Amino acid sequence: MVLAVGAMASAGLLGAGGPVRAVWARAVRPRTVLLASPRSLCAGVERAIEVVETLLERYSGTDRAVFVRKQIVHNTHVVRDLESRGAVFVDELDEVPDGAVVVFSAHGVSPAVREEAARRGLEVVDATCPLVTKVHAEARRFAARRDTVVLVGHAGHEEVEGTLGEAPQATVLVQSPGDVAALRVPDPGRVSYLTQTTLALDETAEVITALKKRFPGIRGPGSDDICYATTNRQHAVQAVAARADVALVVGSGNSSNSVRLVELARRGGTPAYLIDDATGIRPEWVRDADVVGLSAGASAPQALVDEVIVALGGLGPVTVREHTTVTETVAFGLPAAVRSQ
Ligand code: 10D
Ligand code: SF4
Repeated sequence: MVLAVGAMASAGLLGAGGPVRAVWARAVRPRTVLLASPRSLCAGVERAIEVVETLLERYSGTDRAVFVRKQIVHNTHVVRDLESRGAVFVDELDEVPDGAVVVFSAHGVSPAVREEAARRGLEVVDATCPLVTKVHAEARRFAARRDTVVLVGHAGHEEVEGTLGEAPQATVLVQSPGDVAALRVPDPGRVSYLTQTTLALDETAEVITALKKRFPGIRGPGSDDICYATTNRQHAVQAVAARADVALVVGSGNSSNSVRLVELARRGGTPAYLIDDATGIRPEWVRDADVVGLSAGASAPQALVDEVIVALGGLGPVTVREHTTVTETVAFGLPAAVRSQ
């Protein structure tokens, strides 16, 4: 795709006063924006957003609120938009009144959270991505055969908390080859591994290599836990970053997959920055760039990417080229609780 965007007097960017205006003025030049494809929403995020939207519609005009436990996906714009349409985001279930409707976020929950919801009589609609659910099922299966389950992932991340909760006594979390070296397990002949779905492919391969060296009989999942969307966005950002002077990734700071895209571009030698939206662009990042690589994490809507292109158009004529590494066709059906009625 090639699309010419003319220079635009973007009030937000060029209208600032004094020194700021001088910096932006020096940045005016023609540019190519190399758009990574695939980028932006994955099938799991689209499904999770649609779950909340459908429920908001279903209960609009009634006295039933739609509660969502945690951010439905890790994007401030998505959350703010749903909030403005009536969704009530809470951190924990004790903030949800008995019997109310509550959505579990795309990152999944531990069995303990499900049990609490059942005890409280909450009407649960589960927006967990099916590919996260697959990892949970593996955790249960591996623990049931009495293996120590080594989960590769980031401590404190909601997806990791949920997966750890499937078999807390049997599961250990590792984040690096160093953690693997320090592992102590009851029986080195009975070990399995799983991973978070949004990890960097290259870093995870190193951890898995270390695990296989340490536990030669270790068994892993039947198919990769790092999901198709994470994989495809990483390959695409690598391709555009290699051809760009700077790379911008649209996504929020707590979005694991978005942060991984920035790190990956940087590891390839291209300066790269994470921005929540166009207002996050700093002129000095793009001032000397002829080619700006642009991508977005799996939770960042395309509209935010469009706004970045418009903002860059405020700094001189922009030619947009899309660089496609693979075409995605994955789509997930809605949960039964949302499909029916
Ligand atoms: O932080 P993250 O990359 O896991 O989540 P985000 O909401 O940004 O993107 C969607 C990924 C999910 C729900 C994990 F599978
Ligand atoms: Fe599902 Fe992958 Fe999207 Fe996460 S990033 S919601 S696992 S498709």
